[in-house]
Amino acid sequence: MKLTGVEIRTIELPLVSPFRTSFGTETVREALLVRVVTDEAEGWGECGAGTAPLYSSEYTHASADVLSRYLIPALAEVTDLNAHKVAPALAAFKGHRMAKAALETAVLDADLRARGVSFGHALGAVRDTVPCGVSVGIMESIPALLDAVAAYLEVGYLRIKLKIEPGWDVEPVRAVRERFGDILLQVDANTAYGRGDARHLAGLDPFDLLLVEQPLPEDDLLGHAELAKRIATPICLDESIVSARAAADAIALGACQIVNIKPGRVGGYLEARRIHDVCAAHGVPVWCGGMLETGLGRAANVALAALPGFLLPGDTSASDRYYRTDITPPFRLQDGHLAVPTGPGLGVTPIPDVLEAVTVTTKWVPVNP
Ligand code: NPQ
Ligand code: MG
Repeated sequence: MKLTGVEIRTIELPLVSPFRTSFGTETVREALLVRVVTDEAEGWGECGAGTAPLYSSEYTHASADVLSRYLIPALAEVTDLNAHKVAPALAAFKGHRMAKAALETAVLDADLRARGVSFGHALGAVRDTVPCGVSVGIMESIPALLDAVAAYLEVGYLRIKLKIEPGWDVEPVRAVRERFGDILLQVDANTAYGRGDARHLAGLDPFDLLLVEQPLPEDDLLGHAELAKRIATPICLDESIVSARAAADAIALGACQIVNIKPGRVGGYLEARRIHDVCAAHGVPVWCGGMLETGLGRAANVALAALPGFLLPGDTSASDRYYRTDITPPFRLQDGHLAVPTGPGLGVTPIPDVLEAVTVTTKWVPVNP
């Protein structure tokens, strides 16, 4: 393929309800979409970065800036473009994995659309539907949390993840376990604890959680390895796993027993698949995380979650968990599962009117021959 140019678009999608984590409360998802135009097809990619650098160092405006200033110009130098050439072409630029992932995804989408191959088929999917969990934010009160969890179980979610932070951990977990019994239940701290909190976190042990996700800071692999010896709940890493090498290191150190794979966090779907392969080789189960994606990012995540090593339900929730109107035809939960798209590439495209209505800015970055 030959690149013609890339469109960078920021959108703002209102959330159906505020989503509170240990790092802040979101009421609107600001997201960055990239559309690559080539001589053969167009492709879409979604950047996982949030408005502010609170989940990781990346944020929307920085991603847009590095894309237009450095990443797209570097990609313009590549001949016979395909997705496998993207990461090597961008490797000189440090970090910015979510921006790189968006660009690689868009190139992969264009390539697959041109060849009539679906994302799932290209990645190695072995299922045509994937089991879905839901991530439940920190609430005002335990009764409000129980109402929210009841509603998600009612519509069929197969696993509940509770966001936790100091002051909102053991008691909400106890309340959910007591009210709903033997459901699949896990928690996510988004780095809110420290090395001194091992005894406190051991207070989660009686509740038979599937896992505790990222209790300690991103760069504290050793702290997680020490914590793993002191608590019974399996540790799952999210923020710390920035590459296949980081996954191999974390496993070798005993820092995690389970891995959350988010393609944006690791630089794209090709690196995400390598992490899947590393984990499978070590017998470490993986599951697909989520970044409040629109239908575009969701489509690719659902395809990834259909790989054989994805052994736990993901944060691949239905569109209406987050958005009243998605920018693509909505993903709908059926018996707790989402269908893996089967059309070429991502299998979905934005609905033009909806996309226009939520667009805040667009920038066309031409690639001169
Ligand atoms: C996680 N996601 O697993 C993330 C955190 C997260 C579904 O729990 C804007 C941008 C809002 C990124 C909210 C879920 C976000 C965000 C939460 C990431 O850690
Ligand atoms: Mg997480």
